Amino acid sequence: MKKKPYLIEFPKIGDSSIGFISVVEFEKLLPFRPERVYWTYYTPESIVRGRHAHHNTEQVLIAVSGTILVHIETIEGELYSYKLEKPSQGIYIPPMAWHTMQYSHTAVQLIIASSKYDEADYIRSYDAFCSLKNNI
Ligand code: T46
Repeated sequence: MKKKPYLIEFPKIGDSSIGFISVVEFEKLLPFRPERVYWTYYTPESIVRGRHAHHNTEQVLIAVSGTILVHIETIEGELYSYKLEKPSQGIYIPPMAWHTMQYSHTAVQLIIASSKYDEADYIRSYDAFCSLKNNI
């Protein structure tokens, strides 16, 4: 059975009078050891980013600010859609999952990844992804 996408609820420490801290620790809520963190911002609302899958990389995607619409198609053909709008939530994106993201103007997206950047880990052609899908 392949790994599936899922929503992660991070602990939210504090209250509205003093503000909040959210935290994620490997092995508690993070299902992999992080090797890389990156973030994206100032993406125009009309732009759809992603449009790829990873052979091996696992990721958790967090909207630390603004709203992010995330669509995921697994290699088994299951479709998932999420609207991330709370900084205390994240989406786990497994390997071999085609994903796209669309951002509100104020969105800042934080990504925790299980591997260092390697272009060879990307499947950027949807046709290539579908052929792999047909072979499972
Ligand atoms: C993903 C989604 C959620 C690097 O040089 N190093 C890096 O660590 C990353 C993440 C990107 N890049 C370069 C590769 C491209 O030349 O930055 C450029 C833009 O990358 P890309 O078109 O893949 O950006 P997104 O926003 O479509 O995808 C990114 C991640 O690349 C991807 O792994 O899952 O965010």
